[in-house]
Amino acid sequence: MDADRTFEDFLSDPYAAFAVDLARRAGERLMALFAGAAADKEIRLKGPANLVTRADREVEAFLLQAVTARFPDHGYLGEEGARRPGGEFRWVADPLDGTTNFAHRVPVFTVSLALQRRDEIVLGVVCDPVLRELFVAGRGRGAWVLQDGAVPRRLEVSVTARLEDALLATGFSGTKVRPEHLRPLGRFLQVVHGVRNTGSAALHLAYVAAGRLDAFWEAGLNLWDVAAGLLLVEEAGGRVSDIHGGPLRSWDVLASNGHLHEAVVAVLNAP
Ligand code: 2AM
Ligand code: CA
Repeated sequence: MDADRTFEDFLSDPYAAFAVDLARRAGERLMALFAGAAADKEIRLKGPANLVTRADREVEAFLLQAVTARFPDHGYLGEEGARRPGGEFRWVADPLDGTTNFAHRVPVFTVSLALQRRDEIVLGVVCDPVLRELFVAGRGRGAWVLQDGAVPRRLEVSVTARLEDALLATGFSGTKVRPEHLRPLGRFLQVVHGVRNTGSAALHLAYVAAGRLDAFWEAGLNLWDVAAGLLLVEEAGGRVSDIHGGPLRSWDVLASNGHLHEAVVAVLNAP
């Protein structure tokens, strides 16, 4: 299939075109705020080990305003508390995934933007404004990565089939971390090439979709962290479940290339 042509078809959907443009503009705003001296002086604690910066709030306000202006009858749910009831459609956004990095001036963070139709995620965009990469998926349409000046490329999960050949990622959601979340880490580290934690769950999911990581798991996430990324992984041919291998009824998430799924579930749940 001609991936370039297919992407153009995908972008002819007004929701898709809007989401791609909005995530990119939100990413530009994050970069402008990151470059400003104020960024690290505006930290607040939402709770223990749970930060919020001026950037989280400003970019959330920007997203809500843009969605409301363009689609007045759509709902909105954002991490920083902005919400609008809607009918059939709802946008789910994390304006800054990787707040802790941002606050400490580590340049690794993303914007995550998804569109739900009733309860199904139909569109997902993860923008990495630092490396200027945009990961995009539409349900049943496929997934792509857009890089500056390059032709859009189809996302495909990796073919890695053995833990011995795998690069994994995980994350720790503040005070929600329990000993059973830490135990598997030690076991994986004996076997795999490495276990990364970039600080952005959305970025990890995008990287599983892109075949850069072979699997990612994290307990205690929220819908806005994973809505876009889970669709990316599914549309790139990967598999998603909860960390026990069952249907996703919580946001204790495991996403993999599919080939490694059972092996990862076994380690995560070993007594
Ligand atoms: P955030 O940067 O938007 O807060 C890191 O492991 C992942 O967990 C990130 O996606 C991060 O999202 C989220 N996270 C960080 N601290 C958290 C907390 N205290 N509760 C829930 N999620 C958290
Ligand atoms: Ca956030």
